[in-house]
Amino acid sequence: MAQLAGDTDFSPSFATALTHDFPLVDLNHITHVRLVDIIGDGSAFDARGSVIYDPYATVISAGFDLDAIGVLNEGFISYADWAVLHSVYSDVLGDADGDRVVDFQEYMLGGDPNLAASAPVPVLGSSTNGTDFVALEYALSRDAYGTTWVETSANLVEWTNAMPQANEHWRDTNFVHSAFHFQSSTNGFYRLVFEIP
Ligand SMILES: [Ca+2]
Ligand SMILES: [Ca+2]
Repeated sequence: MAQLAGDTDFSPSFATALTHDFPLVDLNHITHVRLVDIIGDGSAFDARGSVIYDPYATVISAGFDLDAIGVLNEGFISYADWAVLHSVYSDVLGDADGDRVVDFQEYMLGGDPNLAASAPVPVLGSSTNGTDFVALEYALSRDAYGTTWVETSANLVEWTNAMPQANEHWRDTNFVHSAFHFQSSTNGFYRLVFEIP
């Protein structure tokens, strides 16, 4: 990914297209890269469902062809290190400042775990995107290392993944912002789930 930093072969237009097609990809916060050695006869597909061709057939062994891989930025701080830094519980469900935002949520949403006035929560409201739309917005700290998703329930007992009608994502210096719009003709509940990978 170092090339995406403008170092060499990948043009700025390629990097722009990549972030346009995959708006959740933060080129400064990539932690894992999965390598897949494919057969080049047209039976393998890329993330968009397009066929990938590579020299084929081969004799004996085609081997494994990898040109380069690199790490651009290791900007994350783990929850454990963050907890030490802020002198809070290593238990993610602690609430050091008593603001009812647990420490792991403070970590994920960029809050101050020792300041009750800093109590970041998702914002739930009605959407201006249409009728019968529910809007859920939140901002994740770019330093945090975890995953999130939205679940919905009609009874606070059974929860399923919420499927948005539309979503937007944008970044600034410290946060990745997300806004989801859900179509909802009945009363219901939504929750943001946090998980350490
Ligand atoms: Ca708290
Ligand atoms: Ca707080």
